[in-house]
Amino acid sequence: MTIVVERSSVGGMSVEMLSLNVPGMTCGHCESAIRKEVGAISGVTSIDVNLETKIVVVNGDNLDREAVVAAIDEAGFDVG
Ligand SMILES: [Cu+2]
Repeated sequence: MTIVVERSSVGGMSVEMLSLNVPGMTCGHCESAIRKEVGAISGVTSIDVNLETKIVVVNGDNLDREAVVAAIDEAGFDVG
């Protein structure tokens, strides 16, 4: 499982970026399923999905990475 967390402080707010490898993504339907589940997590401000590199980048405030992994699982994909 590849998870990279970067934290930076912008004006006192904690901004985080999680980068997750989701090899099972193949098309726009996969992308929208992941966006729907991950987008429902509190603190998430934006999601980038790259179907070519199979990388999902989640930006937000006080992100719970276990919740993000669980949401991707809920969408039907493994993080690996
Ligand atoms: Cu698909």
